[in-house]
Amino acid sequence: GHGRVAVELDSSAGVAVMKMENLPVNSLSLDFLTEFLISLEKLENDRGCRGVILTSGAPKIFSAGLDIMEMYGKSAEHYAEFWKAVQEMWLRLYQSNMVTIAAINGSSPAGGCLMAMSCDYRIMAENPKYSIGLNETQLGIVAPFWFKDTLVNTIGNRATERSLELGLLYSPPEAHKIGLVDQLVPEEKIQTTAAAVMSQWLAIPDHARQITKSMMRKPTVDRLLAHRESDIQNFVSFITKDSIQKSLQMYMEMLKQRRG
Ligand code: CO8
Repeated sequence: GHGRVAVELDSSAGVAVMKMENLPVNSLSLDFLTEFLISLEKLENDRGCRGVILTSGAPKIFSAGLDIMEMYGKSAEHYAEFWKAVQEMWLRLYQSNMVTIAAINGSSPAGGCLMAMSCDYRIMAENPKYSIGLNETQLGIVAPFWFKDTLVNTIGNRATERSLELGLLYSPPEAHKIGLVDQLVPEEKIQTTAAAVMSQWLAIPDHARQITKSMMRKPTVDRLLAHRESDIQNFVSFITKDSIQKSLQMYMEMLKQRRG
């Protein structure tokens, strides 16, 4: 790997911490997703690892979501390959046999929120500067159906409807209130809380927990598996539209200007 994902396995506890370190903002580029998938698969195949805590090594950001540069000014082949990697990340994380806990120590828009929602449990630092949500419509793009399904499974249908149409980014208290995150903690307590919650989850026999997780999540996963190719084609034809390329370009410029 190129050191974009730092994995530390505590063999005695059977718990790994996966720290995303694709600086500055942990955007989900193709290279990062590839490395993330390799790291996750290694842990998945390691009998000594039963749980993963997913967190960020970037200051103030959990993940900025999909790397906008991967969706802008590239070839159709590139978009297809990129989208397949995004699908694969969700499929692997959402169905992981391990207990997965997101320790959300920073902002987590769009794809970052999807990653957090794909875990079994979410703990967020109660810093008022952080926000989380599926803000796609604010970029002029539409969250794919399986992003929507994952949000419905997390917060319910009505909250999803409002959340998605307005592209809402929630403060930690708002996110907690609607159930987008399970628990808020002071920033400095996030890793110890994640470890404590992990031991509660690991007290349940793996086999029973895994079958139950699969029973809950399989119908959602099967929907993407049944439409995986057409989902790629949809993404490619949507993202190559002039109007969408233009929205993304304007959004990138807005992000850069906001700094100055
Ligand atoms: N991709 C690429 N670069 C990014 C991204 C991103 N998602 N986010 C930020 N950057 C870049 C910025 O442009 C900036 O670059 P530079 O240093 O060259 O100016 C650098 O990272 C640092 O960013 P900021 O200065 O903005 O840092 P802040 O700490 O002020 O803010 C935030 C960090 C909150 C993460 C902020 O950058 C932000 O809001 N970013 C955009 C997040 C976003 O909206 N992501 C959505 C991506 S779309 C997605 O994930 C799902 C799409 C589904 C596809 C459906 C199509 C059919």
